[in-house]
This record gives sequence, structure tokens and C-alpha cells, in this order.
Amino acid sequence: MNTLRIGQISAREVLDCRGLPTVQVDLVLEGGPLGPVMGRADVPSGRSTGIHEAAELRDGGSRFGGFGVLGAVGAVRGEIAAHLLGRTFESQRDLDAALCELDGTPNKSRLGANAILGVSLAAARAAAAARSMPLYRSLNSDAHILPLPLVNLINGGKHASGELDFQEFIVMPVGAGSMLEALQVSTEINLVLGSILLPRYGKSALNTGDEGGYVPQISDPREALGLLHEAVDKAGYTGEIVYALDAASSHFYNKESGIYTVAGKGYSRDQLIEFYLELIEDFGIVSIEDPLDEEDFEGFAELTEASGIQIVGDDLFTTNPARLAQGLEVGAANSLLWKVNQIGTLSEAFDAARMATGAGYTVVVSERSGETEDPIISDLVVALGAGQIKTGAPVRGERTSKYNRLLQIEEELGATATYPGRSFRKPV
Ligand code: 2PG
Ligand code: MG
Repeated sequence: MNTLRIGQISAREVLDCRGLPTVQVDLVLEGGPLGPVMGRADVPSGRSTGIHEAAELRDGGSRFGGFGVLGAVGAVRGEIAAHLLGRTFESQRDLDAALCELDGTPNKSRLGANAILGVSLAAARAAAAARSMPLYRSLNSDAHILPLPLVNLINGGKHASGELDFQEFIVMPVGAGSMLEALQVSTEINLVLGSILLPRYGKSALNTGDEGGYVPQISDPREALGLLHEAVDKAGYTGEIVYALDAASSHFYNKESGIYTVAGKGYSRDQLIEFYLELIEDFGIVSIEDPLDEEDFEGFAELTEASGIQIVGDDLFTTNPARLAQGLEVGAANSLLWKVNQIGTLSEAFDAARMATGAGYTVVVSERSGETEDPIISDLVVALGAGQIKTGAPVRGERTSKYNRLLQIEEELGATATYPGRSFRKPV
């Protein structure tokens, strides 16, 4: 970004995949050899959010059911633009620091994390455009690692109108040799899954949830995992696939009683840990996200130790370096779910990723359930070299935009492209 001047900043409301408004920012950098260049970025939004996430500003009132973001748009066009226009920044970090300072709150609640993140991401895109580089390359000159996708084929929890308490039932195409093959395999499994569901549960089972996965009317997580296994076997990929869950367990945890309710049955923390260990054993699960409540660092540490698999902190860490530091101290989880809008600037999110990998934790880059067609996380996952991405089922525009962008990147990288496959916990 150095020697480039911020020439224009604009923002507007656009719609996300749930039809709710979100912030889109345009930012123009001037003074480079190419003349003015623009970066544009959309801000995603979660539904099963963690309580420690940066604060997204919503208008309330009756307009758009209270979900309007004119306040955040106004913050970009007004106060943020007034503060930044005409200024030059040496780096993304300096710009992000200026945004945080202007906001002045610990969780970006004054200007809105959605306003701030839109500016941060649009600036990164503009800086890449000024260098005539794709974003992943502009952020990392050595970027070459594509991600293993964690493909969410059955939706539950807050993402679906079904009875499954766990939020995401995931296949991981570790046996594929490339991004394209990973998508081919995942799609074939998804087609077979549909053909299994239809005669067994009726047409309504083919309805999909927020992330494009099916929503059969079942409540037992074992039944859902069994369905994934059946589809994988029938599609001819036994041994080529491993499995993952995002339990998103804070959403079926009763903080007063300390009880988790899964399929109508109550579990203490210890009983739930025992249940996960059984599922891991029975179904070849290699990764579980948010297995326990978002404040239970100790329980996360226990399961991490006992299971030996990848345990991912999403609501637990909220991509927040301070929360992550707390986790590192006690060995809670061994993987960071990485969502830029949980923290609100690109630089802080990069700090969290660096802290995680520095401590031997893996990083899983993730979409939100409320996405737009903006595929920026695909560039970001390659820039980070994280080696894992979670971006839903490959069936709808807001998800396929990410997968399609990864296919473009794979082609651009050519022979240097590395698909981690089974080495997803140590991508190189
Ligand atoms: C999650 C995410 C994305 P949401 O819990 O990991 O899958 O859901 O965006 O609703 O928080
Ligand atoms: Mg999650």
C-alpha cells in the first residue's frame, strides 16, 4: 500500500445469501503507476455466532426486519472516509490500526466491525490491484498451498430447520489429488447422498440448510454420520474420505444446568466427551469443531488430549489473539477456525493465524453461514497457506464462488500448486 493514497471510499447495502443486508465497500488507491485502482469487498455474517465476536452493527427498527446496515454504511461513508481520505499508509497493518484507533472500542462496536472489515478487505484488494497481482500473491509472494475442503453435506443446529443438534456433518476428500478432484469427489458423494435420502425420508429430506447441505428429518448424529458413510461407500470412495463435525455446541448447552442436550438426551461435559470419543472411533472422525461450550477451555483441553484428533476452536477463540492466547496456555483445542469478521480487520486475523501456527495449531479458514458471492476467503486461505477451508456444500452461488475461485487459483499456480490431501494438518 506504500506511497499510495486513499482517493475514494464508498459503501452500500447489498444482500447476503439469506436475503439480509450486508456492507459492501469500494476503496480507491491513487498515485501508483496504474493510476487509480479500486478494491471492492463484501462483509459476511454469521448465525451461530460466538459471544466474543467483534460487534456487527445492525440498524434495528422495522426496515429489513431490523437487519439493515445503513448505520455501518454511513460510518464508512462518513466518519471513516473523513478520517482516511487523502492519507497514505505504509501497510495494511497501519491502515487497520488507524481503523481500530478511530473506533476506539475493544470490539469495534462504535463504528461496527462490519464497517471496519469492509474497509480493511477492500483496501487489501485495492493494494493487490495496484500491484497487478491476485490478492493471494500480493499478500504472500510464496503462496502455493491450496486447501483441503471440509465439505458440509448435512446441516443441523441453527443452520437448518431439522432436529439434528450438531450443526455440520462434513466429508474431507483427503484422497483427492487436486482441488478440482476434491470437488468432483465431494459432488459425486453429495449426489449419491441425495439419492439415498429421497426414498428413505421423502422429498423434504432434500431441502437444504444455510450452507447448502441436506436436512433430513432425523435427530441422531449417528444416523447422520451413517448416511455420510453410506453415500461415500456407494459413490466408490471408501478410504478416500475422512469425516468431521462442527458441533457448535454452545447452541445446545444450558449454561445454568451445565447440560448439553443431543437428540433429546442430556449429557454432562464428561459424558459428552465420552460420546465424542465413541463417535471418533466408530466413524473415522478426524476433526471436531466447537465440541464444548465456548467458555470451556478446560473441557476443550481434555478432549484434545484424549482424542488426538484435530479439535477446532470457533466460538471458543473467535479469531481473537487474546482468546487464542488463553487457549494456548491450557492446551485447549489444537486448531483455530479463522473468520475475518469475528475480529474485524485483516491484520488482526493474520496475527491470530500466525500465533496459532507458531504454537503448532492448525488453521481452518471459514466462511460464514451468511455469505455473499464474494470469494475473498479463497485468496486468503491460499495467502495463509492454511491448508484447510470450510465453505459449505458446493451447490449454491455463495459457496461455489469460493470453490470456483480456488479452481482459478489452482490453474494460475500451475505446477507449484500443492493440495495437502492427507497432510492437511501439516501442509507444506
Ligand atoms: C460456523 C459457521 C460457519 P456461522 O459455526 O462455523 O460454518 O457458522 O457463520 O453461522 O457462525
Ligand atoms: Mg463453527
